[in-house]
Amino acid sequence: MAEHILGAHDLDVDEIQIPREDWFESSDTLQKLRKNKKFPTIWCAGCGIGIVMGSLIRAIDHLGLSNDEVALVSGIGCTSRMPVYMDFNTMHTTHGRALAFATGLKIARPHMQVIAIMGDGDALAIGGNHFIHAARRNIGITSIIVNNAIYGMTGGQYSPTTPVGKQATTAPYGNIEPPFPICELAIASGATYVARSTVYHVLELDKYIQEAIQKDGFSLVEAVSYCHTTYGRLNKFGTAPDMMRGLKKDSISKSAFEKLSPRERAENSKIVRGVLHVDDSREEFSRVCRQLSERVRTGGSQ
Ligand SMILES: Cc1ncc(C[n+]2csc(CCOP(=O)(O)OP(=O)(O)O)c2C)c(N)n1
Ligand code: SF4
Ligand SMILES: [Mg+2]
Repeated sequence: MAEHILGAHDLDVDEIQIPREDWFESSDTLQKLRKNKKFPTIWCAGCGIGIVMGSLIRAIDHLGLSNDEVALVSGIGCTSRMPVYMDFNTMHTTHGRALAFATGLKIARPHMQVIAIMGDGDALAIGGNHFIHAARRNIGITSIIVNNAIYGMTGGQYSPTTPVGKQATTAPYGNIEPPFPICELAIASGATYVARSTVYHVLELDKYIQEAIQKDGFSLVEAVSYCHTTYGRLNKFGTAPDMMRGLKKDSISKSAFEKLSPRERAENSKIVRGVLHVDDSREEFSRVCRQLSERVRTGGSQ
């Protein structure tokens, strides 16, 4: 959380409506939250991360999964605070290591729906190696990356997804490093389901997260978001609603993109939203591990 910016934690507690116990009992989706122990959230007012949390809750609710069947794993960052507020089996681990912990968990508890929620820095800078190898193995983890193109929690350093030329506290003359295209990296590394949407297109996000959870192998949903208090402020993008409108204006559905001419596609700078890749042909890794240990146990041939 950027300390110098007004966030929920800066408000006078008397001004905040703490959710009451009976609110949580009033709907099935609210049952996914960790009652009134951890609210209000640390997120700045208007941050997109809460929207992704809402999508995740609805996706799990629509699939009829009980809280005990789900494990939500995170590293460190604004995005990674999400498990703190949710009443699943949760692990809030170290920066960049969500997928390492999630891999161990999936192998030890293969019947659990293991979901890793990560920031762009968390997943692709310090955690980049874990990301490509989790996809390469095709381990049955649903990964969700909230891509706000910045290190939000630590005050706005550039990340592996910050566009060239954009300002960050560590790039006062504009970023000079080309960004990773997250989805394309996941596809090239072997992921079996890859989709992208934005926190403006929330119904798409709900659907993609639901589909990603239903997949057997390694799945990824990139949720393009914004950090208005660091990235937005440094680049003069305005308020949270302004940045939200930007996501609407600067994105295009995959079906509309496919109707563009080859030249228009090559020149496209908008965020392409949609299910970008599905491959059901690969074996899920924790199952392969189980088969191997069974062969070893029964003295099968090497
Ligand atoms: C090993 C280690 N290195 C660095 C940090 C400091 N750190 C905490 S969060 C963070 C980056 C957060 O950015 P991102 O993952 O994009 O998440 P966001 O806050 O934007 O949601 C960093 C560098 C840390 N906690 N641990
Ligand atoms: S990502 Fe940015 S806007 Fe969101 S909680 Fe963190 S510092 Fe605040
Ligand atoms: Mg980030």
